[in-house]
Amino acid sequence: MFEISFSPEVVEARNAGTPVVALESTIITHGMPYPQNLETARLVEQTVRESGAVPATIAVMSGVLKVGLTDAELETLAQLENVAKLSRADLPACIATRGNGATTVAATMIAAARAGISVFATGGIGGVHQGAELSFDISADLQELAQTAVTVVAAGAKAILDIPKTLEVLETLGVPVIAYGQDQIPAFWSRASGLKAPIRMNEAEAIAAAHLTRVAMEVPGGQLVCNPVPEASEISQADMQPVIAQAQAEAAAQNVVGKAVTPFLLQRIFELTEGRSLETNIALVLNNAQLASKIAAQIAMIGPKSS
Ligand code: PSU
Ligand code: MN
Repeated sequence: MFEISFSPEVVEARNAGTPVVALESTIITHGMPYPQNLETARLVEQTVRESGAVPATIAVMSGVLKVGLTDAELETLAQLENVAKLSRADLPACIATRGNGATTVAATMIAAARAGISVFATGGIGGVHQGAELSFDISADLQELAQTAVTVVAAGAKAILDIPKTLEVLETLGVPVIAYGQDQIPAFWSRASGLKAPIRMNEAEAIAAAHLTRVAMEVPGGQLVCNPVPEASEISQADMQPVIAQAQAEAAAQNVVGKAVTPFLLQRIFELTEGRSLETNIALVLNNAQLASKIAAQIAMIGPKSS
């Protein structure tokens, strides 16, 4: 009915006790254009390896839940057309109907937890969309963080979202939001958001200890780590703001709703910035892969002793 298929590399890591970092696949199929999506996916995996962990990119292929993709599978996924975007609501149905699908943050967390993986690196999470008081568009990623014990490393939330409202919902849901190495929540393309983070941590070890403490106390849910984009690659909020406003106006004019909203906005922002947004996106994902690998290594090291 349901089985997890691990890649040979992940099987080996599990046997050897090497730390594993989960990676999502919606960023490949719906977040970036081909061929940059494939190049980035490979670079992220390589960055995880160079940081001492093993990458497990997660996706559903012909109804099989894959935890870790071979390079050939990664290539297939990057070029598949009409691949489904799977969140919590879609994942079991896709498996049951033998479909192909890419996992969002929510679905990747579900798969990672079932595969015994504690840490997951991505670019940005879904959140409360601007105008959500009318559209009710709030990503299932937030609910997932409240119930599934995976630490997610992201670069904060994109300004396509309403960041203050996203933080409020996370607080209501009891999700720890940790800024890494600075006081402010980063805003994806920019290091600054003007918003103070609820928690600041400067060391991967502290983030790992907080994860393990939560698990030991049986407090359900994960953690959101917000890792600022490296300075050399950031784009200022002032530069991004008009681009985002235009993409949002177009989405509204074309009646884009539901799970099409995020992919539509990402694609338009890519076009409107002539690819500059994508360069930043790639840099921050790689940066997140490094931090996630460090956290995974710390969890592997201190995990058994701290229970
Ligand atoms: N934000 C990004 N890049 C992304 C996504 C969000 O900056 O690729 C993707 C992630 O997979 C995330 C999903 O989980 O979009 C959220 O979609 P929705 O808002 O429909 O829940
Ligand atoms: Mn949505």
